[in-house]
Amino acid sequence: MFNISPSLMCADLLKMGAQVRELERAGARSFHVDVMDGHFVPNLGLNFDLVRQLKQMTNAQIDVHLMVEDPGAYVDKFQELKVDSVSFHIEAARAPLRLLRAMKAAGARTGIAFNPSTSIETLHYVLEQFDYVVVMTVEPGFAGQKFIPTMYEKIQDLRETLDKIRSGIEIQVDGNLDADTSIRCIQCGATTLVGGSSSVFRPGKDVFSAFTEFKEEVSRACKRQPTIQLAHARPEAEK
Ligand code: S6P
Ligand code: MG
Repeated sequence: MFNISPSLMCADLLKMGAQVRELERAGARSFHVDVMDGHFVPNLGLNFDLVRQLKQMTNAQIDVHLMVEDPGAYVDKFQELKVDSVSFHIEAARAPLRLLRAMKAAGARTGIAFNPSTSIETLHYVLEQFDYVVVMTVEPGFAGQKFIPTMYEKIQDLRETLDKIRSGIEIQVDGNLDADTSIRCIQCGATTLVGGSSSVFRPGKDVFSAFTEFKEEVSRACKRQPTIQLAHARPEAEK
């Protein structure tokens, strides 16, 4: 089982409300909202006014991905807006444990996001304090980039690590998820696909059909072959 969370940064901003309705009709149960500050990443994304409006128009989960230098500065906002889930970058958190506790107290499910080159080792020290993990499969900040292939192995390693804590912890993958990369990510252990310009929001394609076709193609392939062993995966003895 997997979930597709359309990334609203890739929506047609002039038609976003209509696209959200169409995607709900196609079965979307959560929406991914990228918030950036121009410092952690060299770009600006969506904002909390949009989150407020989304919360008023949909019962779907609103999942905020913070790409900001000071994620702790926004905790009150999550509480006020009743944001369902929030992820922050481990690279930006000066005191991640304190931040995880504050976010939990604010009522949000909390995710830790990792840039492609950041090791997942830190997770050992914050065990049980987070609800999900985000693996960036491109450098954060921009849509339309190319998937970084070493991320497959990272997802597999992460799945093994998380399953030692408890089963079923969500791994969200974010960046260039088309049908091929998504299928491989799920086979490596990912559970949530952030659907951007590579899948749900494709030029010249309506979002209802794009979402439906994407979901069907990935489901079919994952039923045929639920897991994979990567060619470059280390032998059991070395793990
Ligand atoms: C980018 C952001 C993402 C993008 C999404 C775009 O840093 O966090 O959520 O919106 O990855 O998708 P695509 O298919 O254009 O890479
Ligand atoms: Mg994102």
